[in-house]
Amino acid sequence: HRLAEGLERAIANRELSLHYQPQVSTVNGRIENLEALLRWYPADGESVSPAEFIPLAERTGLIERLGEWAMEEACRQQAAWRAAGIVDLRIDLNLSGRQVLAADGLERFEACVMRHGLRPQDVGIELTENVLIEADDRILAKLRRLYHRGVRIAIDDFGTGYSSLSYLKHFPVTALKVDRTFVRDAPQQPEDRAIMEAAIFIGHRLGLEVVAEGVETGEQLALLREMRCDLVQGFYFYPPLPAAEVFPLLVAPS
Ligand code: G
Ligand code: G
Ligand code: NA
Ligand code: MN
Repeated sequence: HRLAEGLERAIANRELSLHYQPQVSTVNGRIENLEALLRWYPADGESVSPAEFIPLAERTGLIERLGEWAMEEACRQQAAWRAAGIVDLRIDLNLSGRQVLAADGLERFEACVMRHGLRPQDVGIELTENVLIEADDRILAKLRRLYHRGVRIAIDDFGTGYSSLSYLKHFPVTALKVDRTFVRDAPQQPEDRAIMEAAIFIGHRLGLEVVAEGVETGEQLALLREMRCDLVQGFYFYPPLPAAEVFPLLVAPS
C-alpha cells in the first residue's frame, strides 16, 4: 500500500506536525484548552487528512509509533509553553483504540508526561465511547489511576457510539465532547437541539465539563451559551493552528 509506505517514512522525514485547536470558555472567552491534531504534509505530495491516515495506521499497527510521536511532540510543546510563562493551559491528545488498549499504551503516556516535567493537569486524553466500552478491568484500572492523578479524560464524539449511558457511572471521565453533528444541526433541528441539551444536562449532573465541537456559527454559539455549555471549539473561533500561530493567542488578553 503506497499510503502505508509513505506514512512509514513520514516520521523519519519530519513530515508530521501537530496543530492545536483552542477551546474557549463560554463564560469569560478565555482559551482554556487546546486539542492537538495530527497533520501530515508529504514532502512530495498533497497533505493527507488524518481521517484517511489514522484508520490506515490503526489497521497496519503504525498508529503506535505515530501516537508515540504525537505524544512526545505535544508534551515537548506544552513544556515549552510552560517555560514561556503560560501555566494554566491544558493540551488534549486523541488516543486511538489501539493506543489505549495496548498493554503499555497508557504507561507510555504517563511516562512521557513525567519525562517532560509536566503536571498531570497540564494534559488530557480524548477517547471515544467505543474504546471505553472495549476496555477491560486492567485498562480501566490504569485510566482510573490517571484520573486520580488529575489527567483530564474526555469522551470524544459523545452521543454517536454504540453504548448505553450506564458506562458513565463507573468510567473515570472528566469531560464530554458533544459530537459536532448535534452542534451543526441544533439551530434548525429540534431533535438535535434536544439531544445537545440533554448531553449538557447529564454531563453537568455528573460533575463533568461539557465541550461542544464543530461550532461554526454565532447562532450555534448562542444556543450553547443558553444551555450553559462550558467550552466551545470550532471554526467560528479558530481552526487547528500551528504552535507558532497559537502562541500569540495565549499571551494576548482576550
Ligand atoms: O483534524 P481532523 O478533523 O482532520 O481529524 C480527523 C480525525 O483524526 C479526527 O477524528 C481526529 O480525532 C483524528 N485525529 C487527529 N489527530 C489524531 C491523533 O493524534 N491521534 C489519533 N488517534 N487520532 C487523531
Ligand atoms: O473526531 P475529532 O473530534 O477529534 O475531530 C477533530 C477534527 O474536527 C479536527 O480534525 C478538525 O479539523 C475538525 N474541526 C475542527 N473544528 C471544526 C468545525 O468547526 N467544523 C468542522 N466541520 N470540523 C471541525
Ligand atoms: Na478529538
Ligand atoms: Mn470529536
